[in-house]
Amino acid sequence: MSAPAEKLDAFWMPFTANRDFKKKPRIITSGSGHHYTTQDGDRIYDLFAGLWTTGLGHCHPKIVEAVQKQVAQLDYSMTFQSGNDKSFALAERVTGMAPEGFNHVFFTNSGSESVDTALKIALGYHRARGEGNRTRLIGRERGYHGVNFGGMSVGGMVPNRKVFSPNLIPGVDHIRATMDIEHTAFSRGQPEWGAHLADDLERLAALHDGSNIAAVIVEPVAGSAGVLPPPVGYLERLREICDKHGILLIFDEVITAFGRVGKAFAAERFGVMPDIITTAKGLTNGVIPMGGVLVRDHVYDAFMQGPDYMIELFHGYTYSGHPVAAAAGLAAMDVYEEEGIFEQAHALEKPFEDLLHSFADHDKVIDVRNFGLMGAIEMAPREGTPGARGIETHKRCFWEEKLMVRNGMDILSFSPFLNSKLDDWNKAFDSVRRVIDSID
Ligand code: PXG
Ligand code: PLP
Repeated sequence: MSAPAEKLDAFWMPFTANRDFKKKPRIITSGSGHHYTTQDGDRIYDLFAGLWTTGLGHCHPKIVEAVQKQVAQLDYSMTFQSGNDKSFALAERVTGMAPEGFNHVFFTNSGSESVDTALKIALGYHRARGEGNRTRLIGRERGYHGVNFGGMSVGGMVPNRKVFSPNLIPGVDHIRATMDIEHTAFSRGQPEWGAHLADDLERLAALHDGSNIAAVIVEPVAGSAGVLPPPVGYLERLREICDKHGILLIFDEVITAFGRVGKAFAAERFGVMPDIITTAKGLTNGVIPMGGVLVRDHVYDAFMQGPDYMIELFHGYTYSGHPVAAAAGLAAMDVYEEEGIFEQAHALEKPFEDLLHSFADHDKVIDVRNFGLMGAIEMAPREGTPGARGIETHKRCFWEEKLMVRNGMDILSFSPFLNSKLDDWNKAFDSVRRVIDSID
């Protein structure tokens, strides 16, 4: 049943070992609820909810219906000096769900675009207020902010930066990562150790003078790096230092927004308000590509000056506010609210944490981390072949256990559905255990 290898050659797959994958491809042909079906007819339980995207499950009937209806009603209309009804409606819904003061959203098509948009907004904000000298951008080691030049530059994942090192945008620095296994291993939720790591921002403010720094961008809970929850007090401290120096704080909530941490936004969960929030993924449940950058009033208002007829921000994507994507987003917002999804997700946190931490005493496991419905099991690398154990675990879960698990090197990441069933989890984590037990 598998597709012949030559049929797979044309698609240069993203973040994939293309030659290895195409020898024995893992190809999905349909999805429904909490399962995928493969081209070989296997039913696969999805323990990664798409790619942190699809918290409501696959092909949710309400979203499917909304998209079908919209595509037959208005397929596309530009949002440059013109508008479509659905994009305005979605902006209202999303800002209505956001923490107080976030009353405006700029639509993009992905998390990477949201990040680059947020960085440009931060620079434009300071310039509009007569502080055009504030150009420095600060990211964090091990941060992931997508793959475009801005996001890659503030990002801190070495393999993603290595080849492009000389071409990264200038004027960027990084604060230290929030994790040190020596101090934080096997923490449940937020580690007690590490709030002081936020003081690294104070160090950079001293080096460059805080008045030259435009913004600092962090994931409230780092996702891609393998789930690094913020130490207790860390985000609060970062906010304080930003306030002291007039630096904008950007939370990259591409993963954490829309229920992944038991609230609409991580900002709300942690009670720390950034100035700008980037989103994507859960905005449409992953159904149509879309992202959004939410800004607080002071940020938006700073741009709203000069003659009325003049464009305030020379930035936008052909597909910003695409009507079909917006319709998917509106349906997703309906489902989040009608089905009490964020509350469901919150209630699932404890059993999720317990299941993950049942791996803590495994001899191949060196750390377990979790926050909300984000989890990671870090395995020790096999001598001389870092990452091999991780990808083998992914493949064996898929082929032998009919389970979708994501790995980044030797870290297994888990992004379960926000409306998961405990029975499914028990089976799924038994599968993970069988594979980790028997792997080299
Ligand atoms: N910011 C964050 C915090 C993300 O998690 C992006 C930006 C970029 O979004 P787009 O839509 O451009 O991919 C992301 C995306 C992983 C993994 O293995 C996570 C992402 C992407 C690829 C892999 O955890 N997150
Ligand atoms: N390249 C060319 C030649 C274009 O005309 C455009 C948009 O009109 C773009 C790139 C940018 O595409 P998008 O707006 O989809 O990001």
